[in-house]
Amino acid sequence: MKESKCVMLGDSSVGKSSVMYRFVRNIFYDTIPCIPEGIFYRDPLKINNESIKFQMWDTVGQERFRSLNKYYYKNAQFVVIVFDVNDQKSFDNVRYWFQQQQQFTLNSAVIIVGNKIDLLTREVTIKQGEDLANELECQYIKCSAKTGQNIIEIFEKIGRIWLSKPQCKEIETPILQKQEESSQKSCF
Ligand SMILES: Nc1nc2c(ncn2[C@@H]2O[C@H](COP(=O)(O)OP(=O)(O)OP(=O)(O)O)[C@@H](O)[C@H]2O)c(=O)[nH]1
Ligand SMILES: [Mg+2]
Repeated sequence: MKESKCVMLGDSSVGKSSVMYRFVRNIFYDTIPCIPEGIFYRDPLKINNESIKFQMWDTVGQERFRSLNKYYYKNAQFVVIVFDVNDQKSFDNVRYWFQQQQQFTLNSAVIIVGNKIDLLTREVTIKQGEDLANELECQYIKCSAKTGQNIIEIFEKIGRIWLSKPQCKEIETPILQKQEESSQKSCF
């Protein structure tokens, strides 16, 4: 089994924590109960006959926390860059987050995620999302943490990207030595 570090990046309030909670616990909060920063685990996903255990690292989008982010990026195999499809500015800032991960990770699998598609106030089209992903040579997927639409698909997709990379054969992660559930920090 491959245990792999997955970092959630993106502007504040785009739904990073919500996507993560939906993926890890299949739960959604209208109001996130506390500042959720830490490491979470989910039961492994089976992708292309490989079992991948996602070690989820949430980050906080606010600018005053950004100097901490280098620590989060370190050794990440997966980078999920989230924006809100109803917020043009969060989409414009995807480039910033992409550059950050390029600076601090090596050959990570990257996916761009347009969240909150359940809302009817769309500012960013699917084509704009796909065009940007093509330009940055990564993949795009839209989702809703609220309804759960496409949440598992994000991680299946990024898992397949990672497995297609030659370097994935070389790293059998234990980035954090098996602290497993005992090290989970959570709001629950
Ligand atoms: N309608 C809708 N609301 C969402 C969705 N995802 C998140 N939200 C809401 O958006 C708000 C912000 O979500 P968070 O998950 O806290 O956003 P974040 O990116 O973690 O924000 P920071 O931790 O501040 O960087 C919350 O009120 C969520 O309930 C979604 O898919 N649809
Ligand atoms: Mg958050």
